[in-house]
Amino acid sequence: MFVWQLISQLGTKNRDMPTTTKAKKDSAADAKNEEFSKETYVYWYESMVLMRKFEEKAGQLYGMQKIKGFCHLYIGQEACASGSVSALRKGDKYITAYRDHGHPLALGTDPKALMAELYGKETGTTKGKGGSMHIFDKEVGFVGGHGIVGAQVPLGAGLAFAEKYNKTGNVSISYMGDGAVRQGAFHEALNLAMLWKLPAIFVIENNGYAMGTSVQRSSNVTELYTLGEAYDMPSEPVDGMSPEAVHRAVARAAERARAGEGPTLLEFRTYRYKGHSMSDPQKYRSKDEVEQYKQRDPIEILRQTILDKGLMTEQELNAIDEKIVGQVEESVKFAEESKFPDPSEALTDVYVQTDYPFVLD
Ligand SMILES: Cc1ncc(C[n+]2csc(CCOP(=O)(O)OP(=O)(O)O)c2C)c(N)n1
Repeated sequence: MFVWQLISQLGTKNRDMPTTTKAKKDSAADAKNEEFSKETYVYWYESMVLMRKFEEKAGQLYGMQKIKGFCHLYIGQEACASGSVSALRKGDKYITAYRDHGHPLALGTDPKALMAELYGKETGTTKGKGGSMHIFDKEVGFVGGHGIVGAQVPLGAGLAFAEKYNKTGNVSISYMGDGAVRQGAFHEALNLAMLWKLPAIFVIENNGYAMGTSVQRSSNVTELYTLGEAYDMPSEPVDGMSPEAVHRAVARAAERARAGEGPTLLEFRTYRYKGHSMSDPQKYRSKDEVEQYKQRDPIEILRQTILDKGLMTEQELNAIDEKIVGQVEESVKFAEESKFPDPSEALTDVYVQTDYPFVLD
């Protein structure tokens, strides 16, 4: 079964979730008896178009060998990041795998610094030392960018542990692909997060494939959210192509987490339009399948919703598109003009803790 067929079944299988909890208070919208305000729709549109245009450009630049190493694009999955960010608050922590350009852009990371990082320049988010798979931005609460499949999941549980220990009221949200749920790290993290009632949200961004292997080929259980049941963790499937649906689910999970009720597992059903990375010939799926998903493109649907609701005109939306194209061009110019790090930088920022108590010699 394709992911789009699974999405059409959404709403029939939710369990253990309070269905009456309203999404994050959106007072401007409340005044008009709408669930989401114009500001929220504009934020979703701007951030999702920024992700899309930024990554289309990054793909071109990779082809021109301006960007080297690995590069995994998030195109098609944009609603997952934007719908989460609108539902959470400043102070909450975000962590994901190597498909990591979208989340920081949704959080407000400067596209110039992000592009410079892809170029390996010293003005990048991690001074050009991390590259595409290791974006970090502490200012916005983005804790990476991790290359080892599943490794970020226990780190996300640890982030939630720290927030609970420090009594901040913040939550952590950890994203992973469908392939990552086969890792032991995922199961250890879910078990401990549930045992300790950590303020954690675990998100499977199920885009149908782990590299070239479909969920159906690799797993007996294809309803991935049900894996949470092994730990009695409230779990639900979510339409990952809809920022509204993502926002509602994340808001419910955050409310539970902040109330001390512990973690939630969400399965965002989404799709990536591009290959796994830039060097993927995509022989494992048909062009037809990709085209079917493009028919329900999250940005196109959002644009139509905004028009239908009369929140903005075609001209206003086009003006946003143009502004963003300009921003992306500016980010490329900035990256081009920035310097590569000095070779001596290879020896700085290496993790060292001289007073580490367990090293005895
Ligand atoms: C522990 C580990 N095993 C294998 C790899 C190689 N690898 C990189 S990405 C990937 C597929 C992961 O797919 P998924 O979790 O579904 O995420 P997606 O790429 O779809 O976002 C694999 C096997 C790795 N990076 N780490």
